[in-house]
Amino acid sequence: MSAQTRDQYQELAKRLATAKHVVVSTGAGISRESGVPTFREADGLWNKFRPEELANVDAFLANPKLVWEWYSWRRELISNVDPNPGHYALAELETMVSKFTLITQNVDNLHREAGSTDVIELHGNILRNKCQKCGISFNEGDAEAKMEFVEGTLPVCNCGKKGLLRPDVVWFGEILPEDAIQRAWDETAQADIFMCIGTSTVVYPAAALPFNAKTAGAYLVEVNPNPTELTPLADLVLAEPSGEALPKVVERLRELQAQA
Ligand code: BV8
Repeated sequence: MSAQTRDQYQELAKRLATAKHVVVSTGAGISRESGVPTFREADGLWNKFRPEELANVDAFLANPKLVWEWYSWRRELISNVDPNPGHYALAELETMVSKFTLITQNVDNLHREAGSTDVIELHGNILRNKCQKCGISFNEGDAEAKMEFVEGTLPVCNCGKKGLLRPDVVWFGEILPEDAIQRAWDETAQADIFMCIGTSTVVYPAAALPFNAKTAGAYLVEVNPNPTELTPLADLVLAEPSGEALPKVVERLRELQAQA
């Protein structure tokens, strides 16, 4: 590790030790080391199609079978992966700072599986279903929540409207869950440290959060091996995979707190 990188970890740990409210926003990059492909990289999700061509309601209504096949493939993939050290480091960081908020664009449930207790899911959760007609979102336990796409049939809600069931995620052109995005705005406005991890900051309104945090006076950290629109604005950039960077930050913070 270079001296500069070591200093960066020390600087961030010192700030975290006295922070009043740490807000973290994550994207697909934090799940990459778990084996979940990101969206826009070379080996991205089902790279025959752009996600915007599949993750939208018109595509679903035009060809529900194709969209269900994509989500069933992703659900299968996600059911066979585990959280990585980056997810676990954030779950531990939540217990080490005075106030911690985790916001994610990811629908893969890996933050919860790693032990994060309060996850603001801006774009829903792929493990749940909802009805395209009546809008009911089924919880994990409900039969319909698990109703899977079976070749030749399409899962249908038992509401009177016979709506098609679809994954309970936010598609392009759809508004985000009001409570989730409102909480994300509010918590971001109060952050004294905002950490933006594993996102290309391309998809709005989620991508606006780190810019809003900076405008509101937060110390802005980016964790991403590649540069993004946000990089020039960040106060500190850890240009490393989050699965490597985040455990080191937590380790430095633990050492500082042990000395205190
Ligand atoms: C909305 C859920 C209001 C589904 C997702 C025209 C009409 C309507 C809207 C728009 C429009 N034009 C623009 C918009 C807004 C649109 C948008 O932003 N489009 C983009 C493409 C320009 N947004 C919307 O439509 C949103 N709704 O605006 O509603 C409205 C309504 C009607 C009319 C007008 C306005 C809804 C957006 C939500 C879409 N749903 N996901 C599903 O998952 O199937 S988006 C999906 O893609 C993800 O959730 C995430 O948000 C996004 C992917 O971004 P990232 O997570 O950043 O992933 P990416 O692959 O891009 O980058 C990975 C990064 O990780 C890279 O930087 C890489 O370097 C880094 N990385 C790699 N390895 C690592 C790493 N980092 C750390 N460690 C590593 N190891």
